[in-house]
This record gives sequence, structure tokens and C-alpha cells, in this order.
Amino acid sequence: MTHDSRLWWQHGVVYQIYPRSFMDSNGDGIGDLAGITSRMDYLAALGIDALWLSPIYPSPNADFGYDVSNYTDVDPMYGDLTTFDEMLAAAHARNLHVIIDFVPNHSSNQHPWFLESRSSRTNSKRDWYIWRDAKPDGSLPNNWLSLFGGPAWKLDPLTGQYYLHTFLEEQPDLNWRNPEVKAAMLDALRFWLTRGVDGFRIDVAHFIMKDPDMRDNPPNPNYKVDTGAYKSMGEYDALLAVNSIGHPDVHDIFREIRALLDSFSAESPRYSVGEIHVFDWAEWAKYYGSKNDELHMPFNFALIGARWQALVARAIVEALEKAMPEGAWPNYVLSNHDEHRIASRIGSAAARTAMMLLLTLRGTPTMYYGDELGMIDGVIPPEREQDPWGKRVPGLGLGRDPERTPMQWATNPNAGFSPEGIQTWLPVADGYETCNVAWEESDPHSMLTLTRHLLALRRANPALNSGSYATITGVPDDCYVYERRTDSSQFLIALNFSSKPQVIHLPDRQTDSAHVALSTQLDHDPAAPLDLSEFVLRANEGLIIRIGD
Ligand code: TEU
Ligand code: CA
Repeated sequence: MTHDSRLWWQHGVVYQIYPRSFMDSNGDGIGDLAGITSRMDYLAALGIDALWLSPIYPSPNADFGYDVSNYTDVDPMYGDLTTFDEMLAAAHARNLHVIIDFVPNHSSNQHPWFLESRSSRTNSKRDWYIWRDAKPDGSLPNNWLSLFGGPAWKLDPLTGQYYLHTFLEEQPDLNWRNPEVKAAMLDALRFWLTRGVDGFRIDVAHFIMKDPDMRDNPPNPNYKVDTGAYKSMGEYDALLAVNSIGHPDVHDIFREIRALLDSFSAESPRYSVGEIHVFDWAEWAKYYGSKNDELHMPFNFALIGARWQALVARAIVEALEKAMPEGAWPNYVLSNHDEHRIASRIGSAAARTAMMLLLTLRGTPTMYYGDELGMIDGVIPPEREQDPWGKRVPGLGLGRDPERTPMQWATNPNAGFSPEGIQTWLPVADGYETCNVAWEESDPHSMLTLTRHLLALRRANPALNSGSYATITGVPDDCYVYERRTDSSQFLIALNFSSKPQVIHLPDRQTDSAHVALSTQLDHDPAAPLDLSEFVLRANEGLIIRIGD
């Protein structure tokens, strides 16, 4: 599509903050909003365009904020609405947009709506959640499973019915087929839009509509067969979740959400990105809406699950480019609060090249806090494990604490996240003594320095932030080379996915004048011409090559 320079969410870069872990301003070991505000200069200087905050709502924290007990307030642990407004104003003053997490599929079981709903079968909010009788033989209403282990149904003895919980039993699913629920949830969005938030990341967005007849899920014929998938979800994978999530009626809801966002967009464009785990590209692309009238984007998680191989990355990008509907804008993500950190998945050297990939592909990149430093997964002793998923399904490595450890700001104990001497909610990851903002700011070759250069180059060059994409063929299998261009400027990005040097020959391009604009090793001479007929990528090296003078 033609790029619209007004749209920050197209040319910009989104940075995900996990608020519990970014900056603790009051020394209780947990990050908070005032902490984020105190680091706003860091975020602006980094060169990103928008922040996404994982949930900051009041929550009993059975699933760390993804169990919301009030959709229009802030958890006292993080601050209050005033500290929220201050954070938002501090961001906006620096031209940073702020999107917040919206968790529509389920509330907390402590939400007043659920407390009412469970109080009696005739309560006016009974139908706000999904209640069913046991089958006549006494068995569960259907065979649906919870993603976090076990059945998705919990018997509430008070009224003798089961309620549906796709995640924890502390996270009952809301009934979006009830118009009052939909209205209340859209009101919550309106509340935050009126306060000035720039949009939403929508948690398990496609889960909210289920088969109205609540039919059983069919068995998964590939269960226990290694499909090469990134991670096994355990027993949940025994069934294909075709009836329990993603009913096509969800598209109607997304159109309503989009219309709401559009109605707030005259002054400043609002944005929505859905957490949509659908891996069939054609099916995935439907979430843009047949007229680009649904969510602005479904998250593209393909690189998260991929092996670090040039041909794999190239195949993903080409499949995405092919799948993009007319008028829709692509996006990429390498890490988030649910996935092991990129530097732990592929190693610290390759993580630099991965950052170059993320920030030079066509589409909106979403970065994860700490990845700009090369942070690695933390090692969590069993007695300090926090994530309910890890605790409920032990042994499968599904716990998400390792990727949620405190942001590393400085070399002192607690890495400058909390004052020294108190226990942070999760331990600081290994290596923080040198993998931290203060240290890396003074190191001209650090990952942080590289990320800043990448973000600056991307921002300064329309070819990189909004130009077209084309694969360059005829390169070694361990390398991935592509072109980004506008009518007036052109770059080649050449990435070596291996830990051996690779030689690239681009004979067609030997007459082009070329210079290295950036090497992941940060030792390039931008004035030295590069001969495209033959050049070398060192182990794990990535180059951004400027074509023309
Ligand atoms: O995650 C939904 C979810 O299912 C992911 O954990 C997904 O299964 C995984 O990434 C696949 O690799 C969202 C939130 O991101 C997560 O933190 C919450 O726990 C969950 O919803 C429930 O709200
Ligand atoms: Ca705090």
C-alpha cells in the first residue's frame, strides 16, 4: 500500500514495556508507572515511536494483570489514574504514542461483574459469563481445554453450574454474545481513548467469539508428533481449538472496535493490534478485515517460532508479503512477555543481526524491553517462580518468568531497577553487570549502540521505514539479502545467519555505487566504497548498504 506519513503506527517502531519489570520508583521490588515516566527520556533517546504497556489495571495478579478486576482504573501497585495521566503526558511531550493492553476474553474472577454473575442463576449479570450445566451423565459441558492446563470448565458449587475459563480458573471468559457485555467493554475502550491513549494491544483477540453451540473440539491428529513447532503447549494441543476460539462472528466485533477507534482518530490516529495466534497466512490476513476495517494489524508471530536460518526467515517474509491484503500494513515481532528472549533463543551474536532484520523489514516492528541491550532469559530458582503457567504445567519449560526479569539500567545490585538491598519480584538476569543501559551507553560497540543506530537510520530513511521490499536471490543459503527502496533512495540489507564468514556476489549490481551505512559490528567506514560484485559478511554479521551517492 502507499504509505501514509501521518500514520505513526506504520512508519514507527513500537516498544513493549512489561510494567512490573521496567522501573521501580518506590522500592517495593515491582515496576510502576512513575518508574516508566522517570525513564521517558531514555525511551525518547532510544528512537522508538510508541510504547505498549502490558496491563496496568487493578488485578489480583493470578496471571499478572491479565486477570483484570476493573477495566477503567490503575492497580495501586502501579500508581493511579493521575500517575497514568502523567506518564501519558510525559510520553506525548516527547512524541511517543502509548498503547495499552486490553484484555477482552476474560476478566478476573474478582471482578464485580463475575462476583454478581456467580451469585445466583437469575442474577442480571449471570449471562455476562459462560455458564453451563454438566451433561446429563454428570460430565463436563464439553471437552474444551484450558491453555494453562486441565479442562476449561470449573464447577461453582454455589449455583451448581460450570463456568468457562480458557486460561486460569481465576480468569472466567466473558460472554461477548451478550450485548451488555460488548457495550461495557467498548465503554472501557472509550474511557481510555478519551484519556488520550493512542490505541490498544488486544489480548487473545480472536478468542472472544466461540462456537455458539459450544460443540466439542475435534482431536488433533498430529498430537505428540513433532511438527517442528516452536513449543509444545502440552495437553492443550491434544485437541484442535476450532470451536473454542475464533468463531467468524469475531470479525463483526472487530469492525465495531475499529469504528470506535476511527471515531477518535481525527486529531491523532489511533491503533489496534490483535494478539492472534493463527499460522495459516490466508486465515491470518482475514483479521485486517475484508475492507481493512477490522484491527489495524494482527500480530505476526512467525519469526518468534522460526529457527534462526536465512532460508526460513526469507520464506516467512515472502509468505507474508504475498499474503498481505491490498491496503494492509505488515508487522514483525521477535520477542514478547510470553516467549523466551531472542538472545537466549539464538545467541547474543545472532541477536544483533536479528535486531537488524526486525528493524529493516517492511512493516511495523514491535520490540521487547531489554532486547535493545541483548538481555538474556533469567534463571529463576524454583522457590521464586511466579508464572502460574509454569507452576501448573511443570517440566515443559512453559513458565514465562525468564523473559520477564527486571530491566537492566546499571551495574549496581538490582541493576538500578529497584534500590539495592530489597528483593525484586523476579531476580535480575545473569550478566547485568555489563548488559545494562549505563554500561552500554558508554560502549561504542554495544548492542544498545547498535539498536540506537538502527532506529536512527530507519527513522531518517523512508526507504527503510516505508519503502518497498524485494528479495535478492543468488546468495549463499546462510545469507538473506533484500532491498528496500523508494523512487529516490535504495538500500540493501545483507544478513549472515551463520557463524562462518560468507561471500556475497551481486554481479548485476557491480556498477552501483555502494557504501556500508551500518554493520552489526559497528566498525564500518561509511566513506569506503563497497564492491557489490564481491563482498564478505563476517560471522553473524549484518550490513545495511546504501546504494547511490
Ligand atoms: O497470551 C495468550 C497465549 O495463549 C500465549 O501465552 C500463547 O499461548 C503463547 O505465546 C504461544 O507461544 C496472552 C497474554 O500475552 C498472556 O500473557 C496471558 O497470560 C494470556 O493471554 C491470558 O490473558
Ligand atoms: Ca514499585
